[in-house]
Amino acid sequence: MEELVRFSVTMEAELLGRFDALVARRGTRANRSEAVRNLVREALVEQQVEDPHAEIAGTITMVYDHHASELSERLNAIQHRYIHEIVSTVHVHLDSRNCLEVIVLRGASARIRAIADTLLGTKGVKHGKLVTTTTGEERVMDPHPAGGDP
Ligand code: NI
Repeated sequence: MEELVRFSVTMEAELLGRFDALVARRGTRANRSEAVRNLVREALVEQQVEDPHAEIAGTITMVYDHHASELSERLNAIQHRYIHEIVSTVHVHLDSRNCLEVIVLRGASARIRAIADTLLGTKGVKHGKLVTTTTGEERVMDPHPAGGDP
């Protein structure tokens, strides 16, 4: 287990009060240190994802009407073009018309974004979103997932 280093932070009392209130809302296991560590990790993952060459993981969630003209075929054809990035696709038939698809991807950040833009920009896709995250290989992941200080 990695050694933890203690350091002090100075901030306005009012800001700290609001931060503590935020930490308290996250539950009984939450504490300031854990909350600060999470913010730092979040910032590092965000920065990593912004690098177009960085290897990232992500999910595209989208809802579309499969009755729309050849939409299923078009979305399927796009996905077949990116077999090296698309790890898995889950398809859920929401009702008689609507389909939900969750696509898991892994690859260069710029390419993952381009694939998302292509899929989500396809006419007939009602709603969609790309969520990007780390592959976990960079050392930004939580080495103490149980939370709390040692
Ligand atoms: Ni369907």
